[in-house]
Amino acid sequence: MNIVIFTGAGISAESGIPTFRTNNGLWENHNIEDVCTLNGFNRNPTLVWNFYRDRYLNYSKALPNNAHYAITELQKYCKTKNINCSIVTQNVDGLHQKAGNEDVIELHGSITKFKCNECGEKTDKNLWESNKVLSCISQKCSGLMRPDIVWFGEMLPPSIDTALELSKKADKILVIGTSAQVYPAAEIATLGNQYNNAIVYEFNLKPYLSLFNEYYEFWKGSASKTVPKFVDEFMKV
Ligand code: BJW
Ligand code: ZN
Repeated sequence: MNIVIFTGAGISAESGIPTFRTNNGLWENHNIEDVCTLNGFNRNPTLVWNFYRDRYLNYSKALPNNAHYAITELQKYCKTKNINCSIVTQNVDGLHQKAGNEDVIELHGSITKFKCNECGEKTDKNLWESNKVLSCISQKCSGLMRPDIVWFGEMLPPSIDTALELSKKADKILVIGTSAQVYPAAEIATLGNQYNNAIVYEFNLKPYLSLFNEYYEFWKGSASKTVPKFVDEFMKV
């Protein structure tokens, strides 16, 4: 059996991390164009640096919640039963890893990694210690360091192909806390249903997927409650 767990900002909501597309969402006080595009960074690197630095300071204090920990339990169980259980996240907060989730594919990057906006030189040294944007660490280039996060209009890392293949072959897909509006990531939620009749379990406060077929189950409520319940039930069978 192949399980894919696909997560978005909602899984971290109960860890105190705001989601994107809600009333109090992160973009409320910012134009998306200004903080989530390369053009925005080129126009005002200091604004973007401070926006992400503030988020990093919040994320670094955040702890995983019961949904993340339930996934750790599920992965352990799957190992004993020879079930493949992959995690694909759109989140950049690192909470899956903090909870001990393994082999997490981070489709939209990570807030603890950086790259140069010109030569692409990467580092995972903590540059957030600086409250000013830093010049390229390669010292051969006049670029600026930016978070290694995927902004609108940018390519996802090559692991998107692995994630799409995993979804196509999945028997069960757990879609947790995402509005599934951002592509190509959103395809992971439904591809397995189209290719393999995968059962899609959506864990959210309200349904977003519009999958009106018999291979779809909606688990209403906060992920920190519904995901542990699902995992308990799954491990009993
Ligand atoms: C709970 C809960 C609880 C709350 N329990 N649930 C048409 C026009 C223009 C562009 C496009 C277009 N069509 C497609 C595109 C491309 C674009 C795109 O998809 N745009 C759409 C918005 C239309 N995509 C891209 O640009 C991507 N790249 C690309 O396509 O490259 C190819 C290309 C290259 C060059 C030219 C053209 C094409 C890149 C997308 C990168 C997105 N990155 C972001 C920002 C990262 C930086 C950052 O973190 O600041 O990633 S966008 C933002 O959305 C972030 C998230 O990962 C992503 C997904 O959001 P998510 O996680 O779903 O959060 P929310 O807030 O939307 O939902 C939270 C959910 O949780 C809700 O449903 C709640 O109900 C729920 N919830 N509490 C359970 N307790
Ligand atoms: Zn550089």
